[in-house]
Amino acid sequence: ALEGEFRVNMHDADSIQRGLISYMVRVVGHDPRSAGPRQWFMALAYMVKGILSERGMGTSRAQYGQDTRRVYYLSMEFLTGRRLMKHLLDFGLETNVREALDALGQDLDELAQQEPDPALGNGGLGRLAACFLDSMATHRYPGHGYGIHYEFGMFSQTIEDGQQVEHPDNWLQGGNPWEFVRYSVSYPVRFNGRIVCFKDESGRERCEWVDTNNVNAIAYDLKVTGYDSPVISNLRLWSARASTDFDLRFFNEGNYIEAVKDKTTSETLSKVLYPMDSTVLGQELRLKQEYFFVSASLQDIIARYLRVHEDLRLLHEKIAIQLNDTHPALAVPELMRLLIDVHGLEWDEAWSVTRETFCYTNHTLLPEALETWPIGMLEHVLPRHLEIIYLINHDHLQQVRFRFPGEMEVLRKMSLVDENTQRIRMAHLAIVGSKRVNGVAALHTRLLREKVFPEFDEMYPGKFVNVTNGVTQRRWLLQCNPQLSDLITEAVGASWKSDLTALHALEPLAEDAAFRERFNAIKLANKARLADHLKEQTGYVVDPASMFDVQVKRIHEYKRQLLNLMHVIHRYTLLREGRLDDPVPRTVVIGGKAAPGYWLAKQIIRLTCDVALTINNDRAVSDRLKVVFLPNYNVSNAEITIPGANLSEQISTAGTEASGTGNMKFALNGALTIGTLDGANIEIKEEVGDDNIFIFGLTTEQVTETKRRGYNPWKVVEHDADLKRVLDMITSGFFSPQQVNRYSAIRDTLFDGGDQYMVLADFRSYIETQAKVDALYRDPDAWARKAILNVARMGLFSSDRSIQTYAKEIWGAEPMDI
Ligand code: DL6
Repeated sequence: ALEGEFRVNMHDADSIQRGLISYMVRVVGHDPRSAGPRQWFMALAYMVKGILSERGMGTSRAQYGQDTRRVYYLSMEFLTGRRLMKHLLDFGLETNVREALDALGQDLDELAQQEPDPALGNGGLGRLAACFLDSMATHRYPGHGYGIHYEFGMFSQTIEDGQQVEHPDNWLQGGNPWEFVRYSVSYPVRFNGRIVCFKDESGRERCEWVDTNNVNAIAYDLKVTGYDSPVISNLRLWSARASTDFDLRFFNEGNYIEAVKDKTTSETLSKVLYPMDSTVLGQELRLKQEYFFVSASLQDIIARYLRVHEDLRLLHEKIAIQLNDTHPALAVPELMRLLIDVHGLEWDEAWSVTRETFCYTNHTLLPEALETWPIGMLEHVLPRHLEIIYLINHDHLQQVRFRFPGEMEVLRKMSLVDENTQRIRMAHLAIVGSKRVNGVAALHTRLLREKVFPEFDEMYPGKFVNVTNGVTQRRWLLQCNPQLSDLITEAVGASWKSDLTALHALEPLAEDAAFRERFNAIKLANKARLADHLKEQTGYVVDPASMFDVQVKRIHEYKRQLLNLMHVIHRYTLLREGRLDDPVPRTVVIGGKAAPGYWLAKQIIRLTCDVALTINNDRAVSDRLKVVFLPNYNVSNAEITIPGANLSEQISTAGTEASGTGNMKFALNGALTIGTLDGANIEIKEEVGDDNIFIFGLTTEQVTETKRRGYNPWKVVEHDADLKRVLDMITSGFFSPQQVNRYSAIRDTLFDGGDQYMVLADFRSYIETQAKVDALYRDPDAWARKAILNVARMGLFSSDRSIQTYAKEIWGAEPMDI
């Protein structure tokens, strides 16, 4: 309950209405008579923030009071999505708030649209972090996220003249009502400088990092609610502030630009998110961002610990820190530095605490995405950390020599230093400095153990474990698909909202004609909503009765949007020539962002737009095939797109997609998957059954074997006239008559580049499987049965299950009693 005029009974719509007026007048400072949706959104957000604050304090008091073991999740990215509807659903307040707003002449859905979608992540990795905080709060684990308060998140994408154009994502422009700025929670983060070593009074060797350039990290807290739970997860994001505002020497001379130059440079640290997820960047700014948030977070974690404990040698007994990929791997030498240089522990003591504290999740198998940093850059930016890394490596290599005597090649492979490139291998550092290392799907973990880090797996038996990813059903069903949620709740009760395995009870309903009819009607309504969205975003009009075939995710060669397009082009030629018997009308939707520097990915977007333009304007096929590129794919767009899909495209080259989480969201919303045996697709297949998923293409082993035997893309094309024609159309300017060579780079990557992602090799199998998809879709009842079974069998893919596995097998954390 809130005090005074702000006391609102959230279970009473009249009280909420009066409360909203109070918040409007006293907090937003706007006259309720002239307030629009934006101001009402702010008033409502501040009102809900009151509840967040109360529950946050309750959680914090309980954590200190019970001295619970805490989990800290360090991630460069958190893709939380909009907050308002999530909080209302979690608190069970949607109906009352809607009623109160109605009485004020406002529409809750319109208000919710006023909130910017905080795009503080690239894709799967950042969205997973957000799902995990939700699941930790829902299941009452003491979870804390740490990240960066980017002033500009992931760029927003428009399509101009068929090409991606990037715009800054100024998400804070209108203010962020959800955040609590903690000016008093501030830590200095140091860079550059030099190391001075000396013997202290007790004769012990000590090192000091001096003459550094300092930046302050200021905490911004966001509260993450769980479903029907008193526990709140705190997400603390760090913002960079210069340690001095002016250089007075310049200021006094009237040289204002020079006087604030340092300030401006320091504050760029939290200015912008790097829009890359599958390649490594060598920029110093990125390295500094990584260290900035890691150092501030560790200082904060230690400060919290020291509030109630004294002995840092026991730190690991009270906390676990999860490293979300290698981006926070500098936490390993930073914790060592803090424990040794600042808090006076001995090396061995500090090392044993460090190794018992950290756990590391690997999210990629792509070699180009495994982070390394040039030694020279580390020496300049973080000289003390480089020394510590060398010392860690020295001890590590001793053990390697002991374990693999005389094996120089193994020593070279396992070293934290890549001697050829003179770079530090961050994944190796994270593995050596962690208690557990996990992959994110069964296949991914197996490949990590067998192919990427086999010697580490051998040296540390039991260190590598699998935790298959999951998604929160609260956002990816309850919130984004309210009609299907209601139908499910009516059929099997509400327990699925916090225990997704309860969906199993839906299985018999696949055989119930009346249920299927309702299920289909909901899908159709969701498709109509998506069709409206596509029209609004692109101008293209699509028919909700057609099959909605959807691929939305980052644009990358390994995800093979190109293969999807090749099927579209093939289908188009068959339709034009009347060679497709009883064609199933399809709307193919492709959406996603390409990293700004990834030219080929941008070409794939351009090709999609060119193909769409040609096909959508060809009257000969117009009622049977449409192609739409959905611009600016983000969490909010996903919430509309995923419930409207019939077919989910999960078609990466086997052995390249670590897990995927879009695959889980689509199936949970009643789409059937066409996919390869890659990432979590394999486990989805095991759960839903072979008859309820469309699998095609080479397996991981077959990909390796085909390459080993000398894969020749030319040969594949030579034997496949359809494929040859598709390629000719792309590369001869059929879709780009004004520039016939526009797609020569695509031809080059497939032929001269050796078709690294086996697009050509999998073409025939993909086409044949797409024909099976058509055949099934012609029988709506059979399709609906399988779609319902997919929903019913998705229980395993909740992030609740992932979190419970982490808690039990990795963190040793228990739910709080509150
Ligand atoms: O684990 C979350 C997500 C997986 O589902 C995707 O398969 C994987 O590509 C993604 N990885 C990254 C990291 N890329 N890098 N570096 O985003 O993680």
